[in-house]
Amino acid sequence: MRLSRYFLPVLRDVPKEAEIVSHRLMLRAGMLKQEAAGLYAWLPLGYRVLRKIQAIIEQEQDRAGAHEMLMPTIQSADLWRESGRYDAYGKEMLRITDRHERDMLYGPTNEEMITDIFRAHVRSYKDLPLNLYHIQWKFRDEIRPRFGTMRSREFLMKDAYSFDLDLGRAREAYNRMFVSYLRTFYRMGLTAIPMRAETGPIGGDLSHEFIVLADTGESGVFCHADLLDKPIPTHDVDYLSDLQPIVDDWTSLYAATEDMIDMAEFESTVPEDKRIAARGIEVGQVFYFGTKYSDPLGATVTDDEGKEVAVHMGSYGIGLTRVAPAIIEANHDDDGIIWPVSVAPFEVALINLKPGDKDCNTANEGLYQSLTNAGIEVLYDDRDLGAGAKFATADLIGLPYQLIAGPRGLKNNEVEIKHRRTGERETVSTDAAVARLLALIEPERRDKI
Ligand code: 5CA
Repeated sequence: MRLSRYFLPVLRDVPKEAEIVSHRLMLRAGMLKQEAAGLYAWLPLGYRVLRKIQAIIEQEQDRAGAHEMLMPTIQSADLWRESGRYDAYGKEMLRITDRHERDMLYGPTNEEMITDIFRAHVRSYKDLPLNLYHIQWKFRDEIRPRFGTMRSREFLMKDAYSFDLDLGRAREAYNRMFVSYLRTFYRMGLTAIPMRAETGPIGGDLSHEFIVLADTGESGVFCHADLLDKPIPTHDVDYLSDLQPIVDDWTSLYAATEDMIDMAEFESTVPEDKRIAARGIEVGQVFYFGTKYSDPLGATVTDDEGKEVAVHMGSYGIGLTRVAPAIIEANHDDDGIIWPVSVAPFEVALINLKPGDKDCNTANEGLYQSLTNAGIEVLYDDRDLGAGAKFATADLIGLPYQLIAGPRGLKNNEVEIKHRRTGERETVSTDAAVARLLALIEPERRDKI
């Protein structure tokens, strides 16, 4: 992509309304624009990040055996009356009346609708297990939308729903999602720790929130320090085998949110020098709630004895539009964002130091072509601007590597690579630059872990 033709409205000034660093940086880097309280437009640079987050989630959900589909944003109130949640959900639900005076709502979550789809089509235990998911906009009329897309009113969520014959098998489905979440967040460059959590309006008695530690997080959390660098299950994890040992291994180290904390247990099971009491951002949550929806909605199957039984369900959410700022909270410095390669809007910023110079232009055009041919995503700063402004933009938008090419170096057939995270600089020959960048980038894509 040529920056001269791109839409990247960076802001020079720090927006006053933004209280936390991720919100400030998303506005300054031209990723977002607020349209109303808790409603945001994702501009091209931001949308590229969102799409990368989405692709990782889809790959890992599919690997774990979930099937992607798409349900509408608007739902019928009658379905929610059947489960009893229409009144219970309260003011967070955006209620809408259509031209025929029918009560509708903008979905805050989809347990009812997916249960309705299940009951229309599934009859037998032989069709189980089943896990269906979609990535769709949700609306919750939060009292206090804040921190940009961290807590917004309209937000993009991946929500998966599992259906099983009994509690034991439903636990297996829960474990599959639990393990796939560890891999999903790791691939995004996040350390997200599963913590015992309350179930709130979704219901049930088993739940974990996946939490990224950050001072600006809205949840108070307590956990064992060893969870922070625990190795993640790798690609050879077989989702059809028994995953209970992996889940037990993770949950044997204490971790709970402030709503669930048992101080006596925390202090007796975690040595003093390993106790973390901190704040965190909830990027995902998994629930097992048994027959809470299948009972009232009549979602049953016949078991192997011909008996009609209500299916056991769980649901599994990730807030995509919250993940993006969570990654920034964990990856930035005074100059701007520092994207992990796997979610970076582009992998390399190619900085042409003198677009007026013919030889410099030719060399930069050549590098742009070679990088693109090597499968590297490049944002080529070909604008007619001073070097200082270009460096500032590149640092602000946080692409992991900068390839800097100017007349002085090119005279000796040399260019410079700057590592955005460490500030390290290396001089390489023009011919070796692409291979060097590829060697740096490929392992950081984390697509083969
Ligand atoms: N149906 C279940 C799981 S699919 C559910 O709705 N779970 S949830 O309420 O925990 O939401 C799932 C995820 O959506 C949260 O972990 C969080 O990452 C994200 N989320 C929830 N509310 C907001 C919000 N107001 N703004 C941004 N993200 C949100």
